Amino acid sequence: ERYLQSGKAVQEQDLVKQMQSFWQTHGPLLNLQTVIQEQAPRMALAAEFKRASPSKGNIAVHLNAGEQAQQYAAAGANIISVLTEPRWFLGSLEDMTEVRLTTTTNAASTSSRPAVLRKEFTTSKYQITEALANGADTILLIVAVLPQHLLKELIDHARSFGMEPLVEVHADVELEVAIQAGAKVIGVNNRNLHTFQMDLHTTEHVAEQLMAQGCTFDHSDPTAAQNSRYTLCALSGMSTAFDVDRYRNINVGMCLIGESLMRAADPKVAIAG
Ligand code: IGP
Repeated sequence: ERYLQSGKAVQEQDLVKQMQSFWQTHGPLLNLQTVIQEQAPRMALAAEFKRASPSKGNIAVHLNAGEQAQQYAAAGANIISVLTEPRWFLGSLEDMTEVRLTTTTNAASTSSRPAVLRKEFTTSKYQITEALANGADTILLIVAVLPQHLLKELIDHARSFGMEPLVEVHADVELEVAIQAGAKVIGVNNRNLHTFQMDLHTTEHVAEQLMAQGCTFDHSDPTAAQNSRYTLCALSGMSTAFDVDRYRNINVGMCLIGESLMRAADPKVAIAG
């Protein structure tokens, strides 16, 4: 299987070599679920690097990915999400690699660096290997754009490298599909991908459903949080501390915030608030 990477066709076997040498030089993968669950009773924060989006147009087209990510990391972000999709989000694999290298270099130790999430419409195993070869710790898999058998195949492929993927759902039906496919870290997108409509209650509905499925994640009990099979994440539309706090109260383990941090004059102040 071939794919265009930086304008060159790279064979999958070469990507595997690139991945192994990347780990040798820059340190091993961080597991997404562990990173989130270790933060309890605090909520994990994922800060996103997103230059533009189809719903908002240009957001911050010319920001430097490494510098922005380092500001996120210094303010305490546990995960840095980086858009790599070029057409609508003006992202690139180069942005992601820069984020990984900058935050790795600046971290006090290899385990204290933030985990890097590749944000992309991933539909093939090749893209998973490509993500790893270019510095990702984890990837996003969107239930709405994948047939169930492929979703399961991609989750299994990711885990074969020790990667725990973030599986995105928008409603209860999709949560069922994600669980059947073996997902453990589940992100609820508050934005409807078809209409772009935002509803912060989306996460609350899915949270209720996931608790009924046996999610034991509990901020008031860090041991239960660390042993929970499932970890719930809220994605999109949050801009105030109030938005984040209401999710903490329903045992959401991680909040992912993009636009409002990209637009903030000082992301450190925004994260502190
Ligand atoms: C961030 P916001 O509203 O804080 O900028 O949202 C993130 O959730 C959003 O970028 C996102 C996304 C996606 C982007 C969620 N799922 C899938 C691209 C593809």
